[in-house]
Amino acid sequence: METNTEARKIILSGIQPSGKLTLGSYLGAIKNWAELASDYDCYFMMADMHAITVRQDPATLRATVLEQIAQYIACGLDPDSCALFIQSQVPAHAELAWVLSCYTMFGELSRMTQFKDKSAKNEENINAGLFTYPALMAADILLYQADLVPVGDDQKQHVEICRDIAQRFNGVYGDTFKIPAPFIPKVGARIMSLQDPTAKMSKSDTAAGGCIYLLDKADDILRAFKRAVTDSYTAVRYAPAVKPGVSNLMQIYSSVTGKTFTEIEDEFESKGYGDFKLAVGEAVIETLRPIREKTEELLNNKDYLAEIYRAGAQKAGYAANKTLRKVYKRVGFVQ
Ligand code: ATP
Ligand code: LTN
Repeated sequence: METNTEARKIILSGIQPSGKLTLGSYLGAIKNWAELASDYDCYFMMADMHAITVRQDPATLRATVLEQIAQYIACGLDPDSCALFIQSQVPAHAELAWVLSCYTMFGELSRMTQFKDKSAKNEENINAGLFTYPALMAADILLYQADLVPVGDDQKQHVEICRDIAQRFNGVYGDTFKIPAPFIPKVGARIMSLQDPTAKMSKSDTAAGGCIYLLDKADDILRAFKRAVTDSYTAVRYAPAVKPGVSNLMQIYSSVTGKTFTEIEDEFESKGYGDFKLAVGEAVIETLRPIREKTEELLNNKDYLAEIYRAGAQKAGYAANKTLRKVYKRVGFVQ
């Protein structure tokens, strides 16, 4: 049966291939993309142009991009219905980013939390790209006239500045861009490090055991959960301010099993942290096992992956160029 794609709402999201994907990227982002995908027209990208705001080894970057495409598919994104593409293969992203950077204020960029965090961590390389990154991210989103941008909590500020830029541009030139809304999941929007539950689980985290990667083996996952930092109380209760470690584990458990916090509290009413950590570890292992196996299988078929990202770039390029042409006309570039 033909579906009327014209009327469908649009989703765009992306992840920087700056390292191996984590349980945080999965629960905060990709899992929700897969759940929303059947109701939207979807564009999911490997944000390699964003990744080079921090120095990357070229061979590693190339391998990480391929691994990321395989993981997107393994996590349930259907390449036949979603455009899975590599950002640098759709030149409209760089082109619109330049235009939008002329409608983005120095002051608003200076307030971005990610810029402050990353420049504190990379004092020797506080480059202009790191600073103007939100204009590129706004281009990513606005090129597709996206309605919804599913991301983890840390990216909310970037979606908000994207809305401000779009409104500013529309205010000057008339309706050009759709104003997108962030989609932040109720549970799993901010998974914390297992070793430091006050810090976000992040793929560039170097502390051993803090981060679970999507391709980690069962034994390593179980060990990391057994060693997860909790507190000196005993009850499994959701209370992020006083029990950040346990609450983080509850978020993870809830997100992978679908159980509510009350159901989890009841399940572990008369049990200790040891049993709870084991249950969380096992639930995560079962969630990640098929993803790891499918990713390994896909990585053995590089030709298939190339077909997917080529077709993805073609579909994305078509939609993106439509918006870019409109923008160029509006700002007064000769056609
Ligand atoms: P980096 O360390 O390179 O900055 P990262 O691990 O913070 O990377 P991103 O690539 O920035 O992850 O994020 C990919 C997507 O996953 C974004 O939508 C982000 O909000 C989400 N995400 C990342 N980490 C987490 C987390 N710990 N909890 C929930 N969502 C997350
Ligand atoms: N900035 C995001 C990655 C990203 C993105 C996007 C997310 C780049 N472009 C467009 C949503 C929409 C990050 O660092 N995780």
